[in-house]
Amino acid sequence: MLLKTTRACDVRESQVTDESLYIARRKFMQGTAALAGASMLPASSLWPQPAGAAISIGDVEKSVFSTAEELNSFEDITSYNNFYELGLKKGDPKRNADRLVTEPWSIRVEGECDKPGDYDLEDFIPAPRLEERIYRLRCVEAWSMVIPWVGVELGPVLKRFEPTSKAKYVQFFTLYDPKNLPGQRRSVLDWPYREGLRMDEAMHPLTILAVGLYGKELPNQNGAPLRLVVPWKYGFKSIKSIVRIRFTQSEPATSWNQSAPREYGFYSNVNPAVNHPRWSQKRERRIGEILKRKTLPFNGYAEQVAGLYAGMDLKKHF
Ligand SMILES: Nc1nc2c(c(=O)[nH]1)N[C@H]1C(S)=C(S)[C@@H](COP(=O)(O)O)O[C@H]1N2
Ligand SMILES: [Mo]
Repeated sequence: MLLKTTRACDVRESQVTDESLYIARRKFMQGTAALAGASMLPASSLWPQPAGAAISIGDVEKSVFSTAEELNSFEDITSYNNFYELGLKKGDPKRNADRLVTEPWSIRVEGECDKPGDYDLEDFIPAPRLEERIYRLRCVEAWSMVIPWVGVELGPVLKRFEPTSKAKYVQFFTLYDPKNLPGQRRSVLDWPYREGLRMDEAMHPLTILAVGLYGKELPNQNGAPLRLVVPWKYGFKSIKSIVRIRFTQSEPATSWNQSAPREYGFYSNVNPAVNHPRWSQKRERRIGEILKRKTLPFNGYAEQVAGLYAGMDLKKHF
C-alpha cells in the first residue's frame, strides 16, 4: 500500500514510462486503428479517422495533472459504480450496461451563449487533444478510486459555444430514456440527472470531459460516451452520459441538492471538515484496500483549486 500521499502535480519520472500505462495506451490506439480500417463505423466510435490516419500514440498525451498513486484495476472501476439510471446497487450499472443506447448521440447546447444548437459528438469535440488524466475520485459515500481517464479539458470545449457575459454557470443533463433505463422508471431522483458548475470551476484546467478510461472508450456503466470529471468535488458532480448543457445566469438546479438539500449542496467540494449529516467525511476507503485513509481538502487538489473559493465560507457553501 502506498503510504505517501501525493499531490496532483507530483508526477514521478517513473510514471512516464510505466509499462502498464504504456500497454493501456497501445490498446486504445490499436482499437482506434481497427475502427478506422473498418468499412462501416458504428456511430458510437469516437472521431473515426480517414483510412491511414488513425490517431497515433502521441495523441493521448500524459498530463502533468495526473496523480502518481496506484491505479484501481479496470475491473474495480467498471464493476463498482454509481449510475442510478442503471440501478441502485453497485453491480447494477455493469449488469444493465446494454440498456444505455449510445448511438446516435448528440449534445444540445443552449442558454446564455452565441452558438447554441444540436451537435453530434464529433462536432461537439471536433479535434480532441486527448489526454490521460489519472485522478482520484472521492465518492460522497466515503470510498474512493484512482482512475486513468482519457479526456479533454472542458474549458476550451465550452468556449467554442461563445458563452455570453451573462453566463455565470453551466448546467449539464444526462439522457432521459425511461423506456430503456430501468432506474428512470422509479422516482428515486427527479430525472433527468442534472448537475452544474460555476463558470470558473468549469473553465478550470482540472475539469475534464472524459471519453475513455484505461486507454479504451468509456464503458457504458462509466458514463459513455461522454461524462464530466471534476476531481476536487464529490463523485456525484461528475455527471455521466451528457446530452445537454445550458449556460445560465443564476445557480442551476442539481439533482442531489434537489432531492436532499440538507445533505448535498451546490458546491460539494470534498471537505473532511464538513460531515454529511448522516456520516463522517474525515476518512475514506480506497476500493481494494482495508485500512481507511484520511480524506484531503478538495480531494488533494487544494493547491490548484482552493483559490476559486477565496473568501467563501465553505461550511455554509458545502
Ligand atoms: N447520470 C448520472 N451520473 C452520475 C451518477 C448517476 O447516478 N447518474 N452517479 C454519480 C456518482 S454518485 C459517482 S460516485 C460517480 C461514479 O462514477 P464511476 O461509476 O464512473 O466511478 O458518477 C456520478 N455520475
Ligand atoms: Mo458518489
